[in-house]
Amino acid sequence: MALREILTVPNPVLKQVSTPVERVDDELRQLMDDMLETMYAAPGIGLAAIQVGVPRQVIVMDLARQDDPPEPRFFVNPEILWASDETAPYEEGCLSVPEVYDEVDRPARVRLRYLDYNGQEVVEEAEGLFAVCIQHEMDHLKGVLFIDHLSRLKRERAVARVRKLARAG
Ligand code: K1U
Ligand code: ZN
Repeated sequence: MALREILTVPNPVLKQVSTPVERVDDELRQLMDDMLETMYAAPGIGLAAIQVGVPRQVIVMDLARQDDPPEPRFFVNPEILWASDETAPYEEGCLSVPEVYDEVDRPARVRLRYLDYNGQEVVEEAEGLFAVCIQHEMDHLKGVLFIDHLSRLKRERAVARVRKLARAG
């Protein structure tokens, strides 16, 4: 496994649309293992492949509490099959927009289909933090960041803040 660099705004690669994976093979599993290690090291609870510069529809996630055993999860070619009309707010963060947190409203529950680490198809429902995180990560696959859901003023302030952080090293 290897740590990969997490891209931050305003890197234009983060705006790319990711393409579907053709085969879940050992090369893809290597990418998913690297992404998981990178996410744990950050630390974060989710990561999309585009955040490490790979424009493929791949997401890793671990929502286990700090003192509980790890529960790594892998989502390849995820699709939302259904989303609730009811929405819920959540104060989101993003490893590509470090140190910025703001509230985003999203559907409270979604049903999704994806391929897992072994290429098996899974259909399941998500709610709570799982619903928030999978929708946030699937936005990354479309080149959308959580700050794109905020006002233009808030978005510009967020990018300026990350630029300043990067200059400070
Ligand atoms: O950059 C990312 O997409 C990962 C992001 C996922 C996320 C967080 C909150 C709401 C929606 C999506 C993060 O992991 S930000 C860091 C974070 O939330 C966290 C870090 C350490 C411990 C607990 C949470
Ligand atoms: Zn993010």
